[in-house]
Amino acid sequence: MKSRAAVAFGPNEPLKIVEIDVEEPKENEVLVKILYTSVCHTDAFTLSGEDPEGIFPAVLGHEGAGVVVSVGKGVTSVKSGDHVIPLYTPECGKCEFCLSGKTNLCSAVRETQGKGLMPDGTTRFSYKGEPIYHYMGTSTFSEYTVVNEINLVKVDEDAPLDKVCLFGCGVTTGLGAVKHTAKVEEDATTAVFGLGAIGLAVIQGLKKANAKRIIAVDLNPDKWELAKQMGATDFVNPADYDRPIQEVIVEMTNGGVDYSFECIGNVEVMKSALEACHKGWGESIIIGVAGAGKEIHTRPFQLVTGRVWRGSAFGGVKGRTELPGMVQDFMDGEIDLDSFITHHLPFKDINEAFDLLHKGESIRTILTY
Ligand code: NAD
Ligand code: AHE
Ligand code: ZN
Repeated sequence: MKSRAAVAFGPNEPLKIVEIDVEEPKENEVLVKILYTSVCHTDAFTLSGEDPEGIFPAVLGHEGAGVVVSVGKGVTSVKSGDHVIPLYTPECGKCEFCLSGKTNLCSAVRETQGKGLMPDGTTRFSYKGEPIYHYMGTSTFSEYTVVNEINLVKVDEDAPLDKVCLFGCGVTTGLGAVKHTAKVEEDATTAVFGLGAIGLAVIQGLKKANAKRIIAVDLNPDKWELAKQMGATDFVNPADYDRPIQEVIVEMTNGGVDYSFECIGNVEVMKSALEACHKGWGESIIIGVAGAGKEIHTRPFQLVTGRVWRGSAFGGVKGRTELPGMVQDFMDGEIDLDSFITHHLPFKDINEAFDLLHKGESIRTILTY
């Protein structure tokens, strides 16, 4: 079938809206009509050419929601008409990772997913007869996309898809990093570096966890208002200081924070976030994604003296198990999604959504097909 898609033909080129060909879903695959998608910084990161797994031409996009059109042989958990959210972290429930009880990472399709392919080693997308690669197992920047059954979660039909699409990445990642990765306790002292959707969702999670102090760190003071609304107690702009920001935070907190979260993807900030932690127990969670060749560094003494570095993918959330409950929490007013939505645009203006993100003017833009 034909589908309108925003194709990334090469690194650093604007996406091009073209009509691509989409094949029928094969065994264990599902054809989904995407109704809404937003743009996460990771899409911009891959488009920049910095992603070691970045491959072109590709249909990017991993924060979306839609309706099942048809299913391939063997698919049992979803049917035509179901409302679904694509998951870049799948959940097969059977692999060593899924059965470990220690991680949300699933290995079932990770290898081919990272190469922009479906598990049989081919793509379902093409343009003028040439293959177009998939992205993160989701490719929500195409009106019709094919995903594996295990990369989909069915959600309540009453949930507004133009909002719950945010559970496809940003909000789930931030909330999950607090709950699953850091396991933040009541009265904790915390710092959040980077106040995009991820950092703001971390702040929302910290507020839910009753953290005593939430220090929001960003170079852009325009982000402060929303951070405060989410529950931040202090704002620190590194540009206002002529010494390392970790020193400022250690001083402000009488020894450092119990938990810090890096939500930018900058390895120098990752160092600051770790060193802003309290000696003996402070934990720093890396959420930001850094480019090819980048490495983190600190004096090993920082770890010897009890600080801990952890990483978090999709907030440690098992999508098929947990997203229906998170959608319910949103419906019950326990999770705020509306505050993340700063802009709405038609799908054709997707490059403008990237520009707004780069300029720091948007948190999330909802694109409507
Ligand atoms: P965003 O661009 O909306 O937000 C980033 C924020 O960081 C901006 O407010 C910006 O002003 C601020 N910033 C940039 N450089 C800074 C610096 N040196 N010091 C302080 N603040 C600085 O991005 P986002 O969509 O919120 O994504 C944030 C990061 O999280 C990205 O790296 C993205 O790839 C990553 N991410 C990871 C996961 C995961 O599962 N691990 C999931 C989603 C996103
Ligand atoms: N492909 C990159 C890494 C990108 C990355 O770390 N992705 C995160 C999700 S970011 C969502 O916005 C993730 O889940 N990683 C775990 C995984 O298995 O991909 C690289 O460096 O090669
Ligand atoms: Zn993302």
